[in-house]
Amino acid sequence: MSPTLDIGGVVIIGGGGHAKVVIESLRAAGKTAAVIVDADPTPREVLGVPVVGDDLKLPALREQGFSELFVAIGSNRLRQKLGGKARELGFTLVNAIHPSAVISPSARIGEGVAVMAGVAINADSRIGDLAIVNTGAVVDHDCDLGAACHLGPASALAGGVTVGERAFLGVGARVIPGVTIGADTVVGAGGVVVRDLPDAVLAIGVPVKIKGDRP
Ligand code: JB2
Repeated sequence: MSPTLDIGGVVIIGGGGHAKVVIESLRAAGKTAAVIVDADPTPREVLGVPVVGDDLKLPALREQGFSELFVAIGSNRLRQKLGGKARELGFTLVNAIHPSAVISPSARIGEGVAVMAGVAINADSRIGDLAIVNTGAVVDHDCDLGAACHLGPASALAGGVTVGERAFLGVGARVIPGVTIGADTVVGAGGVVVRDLPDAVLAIGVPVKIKGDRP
């Protein structure tokens, strides 16, 4: 491997669309994305960051001295699984928080979390490990976001909303105060959630109706 690689930089898992936004958020926050491992190990660059192999390369990177890692994979289940593997290898999961995000000092942010540009996270909210709070999303006060969930771009949670592990809210989804969304549930783009949703369902519409199990 090139001796010029910065072992103080962050190892990125995944080299697709989500990785691009993560890399630029890290850079905006003054961090360096050093190398990428991707399921497709073909040597190439993503926004100037070299793809150096697939996940089998991770132990060697750790041995070389890399210690910080970010899982930049949109799939909630895969991101959670790969985050666990990276921790087992001794990596620390860093956060990618764009400096334009406004985060309450009383909010608690886990590890391996992406908070994209233009996000607002208000008082006493909690963001679980490996969650994605995507571009322009709003999390009002006292919300509780489970591990590896994903709030899509421009989605909005009113106060006291609970989002289960690996749940996904599509672009522009909205949730009224105090609602609980179950683990692994998907809310379609633009959906408006006005009642609790159970685990692992697909809910779409305004207001949302359950259309079956999560696809
Ligand atoms: O097990 C894996 C693995 N599986 C897929 N390990 C590693 N290291 N990489 C893996 N990949 C790689 O993730 C694929 O080879 C591909 O390069 C990348 C996924 O790229 P894609 O652009 O398809 O999806 P994404 O996860 O980066 O972004 C999705 O989620 C975002 C939140 C898209 O839906 C985006 O539009 C969305 N903004």
